Amino acid sequence: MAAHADSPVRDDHRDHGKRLVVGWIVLSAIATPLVAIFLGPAIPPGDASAQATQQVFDNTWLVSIATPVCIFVLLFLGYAFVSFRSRTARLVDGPPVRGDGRIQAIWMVVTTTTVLFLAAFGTYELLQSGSGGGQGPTAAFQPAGYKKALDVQVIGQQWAFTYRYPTYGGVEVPHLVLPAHTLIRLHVTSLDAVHSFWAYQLGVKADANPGTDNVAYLQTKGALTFDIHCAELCGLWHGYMFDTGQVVDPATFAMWIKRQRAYFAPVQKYLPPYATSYLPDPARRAG
Ligand SMILES: [Cu+2]
Repeated sequence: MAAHADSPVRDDHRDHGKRLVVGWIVLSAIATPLVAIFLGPAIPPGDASAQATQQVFDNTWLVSIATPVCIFVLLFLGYAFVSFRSRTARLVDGPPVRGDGRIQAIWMVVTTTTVLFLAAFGTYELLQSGSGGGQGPTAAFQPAGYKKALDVQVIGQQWAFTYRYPTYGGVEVPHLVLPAHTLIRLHVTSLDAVHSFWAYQLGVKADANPGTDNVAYLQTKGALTFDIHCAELCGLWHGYMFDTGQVVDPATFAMWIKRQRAYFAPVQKYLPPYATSYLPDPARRAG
């Protein structure tokens, strides 16, 4: 398969392959540990909850696996620009390539293995108590000790979240306070449009649908002030649907919830009894 005398492709194509593979291995060997050690752990949401820590772990694996793939694509692109450019005024095509069994076999094995590994890894990680996402009314992925989890209801409504604590008389409060080092079972619902409860430092994001009890687990760590945003376009003031919440030590939480119960006691009788969801009913709203 001799190249045309005027062909710009002068080298044996196997040299290109060898150079590319060696360059790819060297660059990947340098970049992948750097990404795994420095970039991965720096990706949000941080380590404010068990779910957040797990997401950082997942992100670190994903970017680390993506690094050699990305390097391969960019290296091949750059190499092709430099080495395969036409050095003559005339555009002359290189010798035709009619298939290479070895490259095809390597390609199939590497891409299939990578994709199947990522699918298995992602499924396994989801099994770790749902990874901070909403799981619907019957959570398939229960964390250890879930029976003792503290139930907290998140009620989305245009345009604020309120919170009910069923184990504390179903008191409804306008700000979220959670005890530290506690497993929380969030019950996310809505009174009107579809909202999304997103407390990103805690690694929790769950849709708030009317008539639906969307369960998301959260294992808090130490004391913290965190941001809460609605993450689903829900009407005119969606952009203003944010607040700050707090994780406090359990003794402070006990005092706080006691005060909230006393403070909201006069209006408690106007609330509907605690339920896992409240169908939109203008005459009998929970908010
Ligand atoms: Cu909203």
